[in-house]
Amino acid sequence: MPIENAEIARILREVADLLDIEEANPFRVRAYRNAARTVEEHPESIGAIARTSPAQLTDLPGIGEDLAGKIGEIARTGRLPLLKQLEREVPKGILELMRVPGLGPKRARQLHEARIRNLRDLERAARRGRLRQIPGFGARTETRILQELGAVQAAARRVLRAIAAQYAEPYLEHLSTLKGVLRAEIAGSYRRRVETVGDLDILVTCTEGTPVVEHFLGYPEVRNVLAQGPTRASARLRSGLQVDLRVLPPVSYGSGLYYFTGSKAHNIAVRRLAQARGLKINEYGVFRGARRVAGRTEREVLASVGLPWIPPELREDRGEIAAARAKDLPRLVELDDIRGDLQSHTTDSDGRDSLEDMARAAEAMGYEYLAITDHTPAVRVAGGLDRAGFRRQMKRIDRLNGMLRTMTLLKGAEVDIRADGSLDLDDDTLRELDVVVVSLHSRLALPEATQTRRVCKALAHPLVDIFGHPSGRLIGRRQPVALDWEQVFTVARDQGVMLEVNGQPERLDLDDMHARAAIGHGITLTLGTDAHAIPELRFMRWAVDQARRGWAEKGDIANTRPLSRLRKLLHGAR
Ligand code: DGT
Ligand code: CA
Ligand code: CA
Ligand code: ZN
Repeated sequence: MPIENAEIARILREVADLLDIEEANPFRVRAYRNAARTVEEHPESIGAIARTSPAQLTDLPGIGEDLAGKIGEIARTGRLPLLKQLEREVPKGILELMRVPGLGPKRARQLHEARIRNLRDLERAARRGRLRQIPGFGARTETRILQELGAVQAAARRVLRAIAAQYAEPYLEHLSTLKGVLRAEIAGSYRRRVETVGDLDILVTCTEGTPVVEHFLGYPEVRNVLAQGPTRASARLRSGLQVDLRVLPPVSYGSGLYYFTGSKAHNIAVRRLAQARGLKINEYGVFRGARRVAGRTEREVLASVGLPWIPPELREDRGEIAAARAKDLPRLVELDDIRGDLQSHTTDSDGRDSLEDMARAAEAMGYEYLAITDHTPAVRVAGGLDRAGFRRQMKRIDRLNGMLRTMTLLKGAEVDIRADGSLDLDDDTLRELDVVVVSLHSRLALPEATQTRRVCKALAHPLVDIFGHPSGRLIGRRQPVALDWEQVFTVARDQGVMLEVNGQPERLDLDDMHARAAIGHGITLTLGTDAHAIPELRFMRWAVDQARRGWAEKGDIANTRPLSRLRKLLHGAR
């Protein structure tokens, strides 16, 4: 059972953080960070490669002999002595403090020396106005830290969906291979495709006497057993993720799956409907008195209360029950509906694969089009292109389009919105592009009125097509910018600007509620992976998941359209 890529990446990232605190050589720190990213995104199992052909590891971008050796060690033993050693050297409190956005290793160390040793100390000190007495910490920093603390605490222990998937899918595979298992599925927030999960809830049905619990707990990733009974168990994995197991007989599988998929609010609302019909509904079935009237399938359970099957993504008690009763449920967009990707980067700015390689990879995925949207100069860390740079890239795109067989590259840019709402690229260049994405990358903390004015000015520019990662949030790390969304939606609709649902696992931006609100305003959405490397083109599935949670149908998403119809939505045709 090879170790998951996410697990190797987690260990490498911890090493990078600890080296950073120790003020190790910055190149060494960066090497570990980059390696973590490469490993996390690699489409094949790094653990398997490390065991079968370790020499191949050095072919991966940014992995030299030394890192390959470390990765091999993790793959073989599941741990890394270097990490253990660093953990002994660095106080735990510093790492905890660094979970607060804006607290880097230097400041965290400084706080630690001032006897602020954990998040609780930090909160207390900030509330009492003691932080501002530490050199370099002002009253404004104090206020900001308090705000960020709230977000960190709420997000703590929740795992990004894309990371959870790396643990969930192999675990399910492990269970499915046991003889006697009839079905194994993940329920809970994971099945509802929520952007983060608190824990995983696995359901299994099997022939009588199958040792499911033992097999579940025998999984090599299990660190400790939290609970164990004949038909249930809870385990904590080495990554810290908790996994709950329930074993149900086939007659109860549908009702169990339904119950443990939730959400709790949805369950409660449906239970009320059942009560009104004289029925009792729980994880074992639907009952009239002592008689079971449904339970084998979800469809059967929902039919017993007069409802059609409701997609799990909608089960949040946000109007889905009324929509189901009115036979007015949306037909949610699917990954197969997507014909192309509308945001990607190349080595011309901060991407890690060349224009040519990105194009071939997207063509191999069966896409009709891929928009190349490299950064503009203001995003300095990204090495953005200037007008001459874009012109050179456009020529290369023309040449490539002559060579590609089934796919078209769209000429694009992810244009930075400057502080005053003007765009970081001249109109002549914008006019020559097929797709103009605009987005915020700096001055994210502006007050709502100023930020709204800035964004609305940018969206009102006649050459803008898409507003990229509109809220600017990073899940668990950075709060969304303050915006008056009513105004933003109104301007976007009036100007024919589309809003993106960004597929980067940490962004998923717009989020579900805003995506749904945008559709309600008559706005067309775009799904973009914002891929910075070939494997990230696969992030489309996360964008689709988030759009589905936003009740999006195929027609609500621009890139379900064939190229000729997509072009009608872009500034060239407007
Ligand atoms: P999470 O794990 O925080 O991401 O969210 P969930 O939705 O996976 O929640 P979890 O793992 O606590 O429970 C899984 C499902 O089990 C939940 O979505 C609905 C169901 N459930 C749990 N507790 C209750 C309850 O007290 N009442 C009802 N009706 N359902 C419950
Ligand atoms: Ca759960
Ligand atoms: Ca649970
Ligand atoms: Zn961006």
